[in-house]
Amino acid sequence: MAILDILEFPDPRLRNKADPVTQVDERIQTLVADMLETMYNAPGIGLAATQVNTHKQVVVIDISEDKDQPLVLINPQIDILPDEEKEYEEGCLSVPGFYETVTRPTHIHVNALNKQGERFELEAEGLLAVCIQHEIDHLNGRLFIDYLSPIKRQRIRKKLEKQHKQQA
Ligand code: QAP
Ligand code: CO
Repeated sequence: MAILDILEFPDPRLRNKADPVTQVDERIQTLVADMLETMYNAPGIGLAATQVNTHKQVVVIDISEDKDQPLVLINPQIDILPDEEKEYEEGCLSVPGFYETVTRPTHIHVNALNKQGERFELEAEGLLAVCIQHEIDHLNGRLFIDYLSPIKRQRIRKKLEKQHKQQA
């Protein structure tokens, strides 16, 4: 297992669109194990392969208190149940140090492959639904800060660019 480097905004590679996984083989299982280790180490509650510069449709999530309930979504398909929307304070390992309110649909239905490559379905609401939508956005090259005003996004960009220069 390995802890992977996480890309940070405004890295243009975060805008890549992930390709579907054609076969859930040993390489994908290693990626999943490394992503889980990277997420738990951060610590975070969700990570998309895009964030570790692998442009395949793989997401890991664990919103449990004890960090013992990993959820793996491969090739996730999402259906929005458009009855209700809710605000949530979101953050992102690729936008460290920034938390902002985003409005998203409350209820979703997800169809995905697990890490054994078996198809399963899931209905989600609350934090899990927010997290799944946030991570699937990553696979489509979208970040939670894209839902903010251009002025807010620009301010975050400048602050992170400055930090990256100081680290270099
Ligand atoms: C996505 O995000 C999410 O800024 C997962 O300094 C977050 O795990 C969905 C993190 C909130 C719904 C609600 C962020 C860690 C972790 C930071 C994360 C940071 C350190 C973010
Ligand atoms: Co994120």
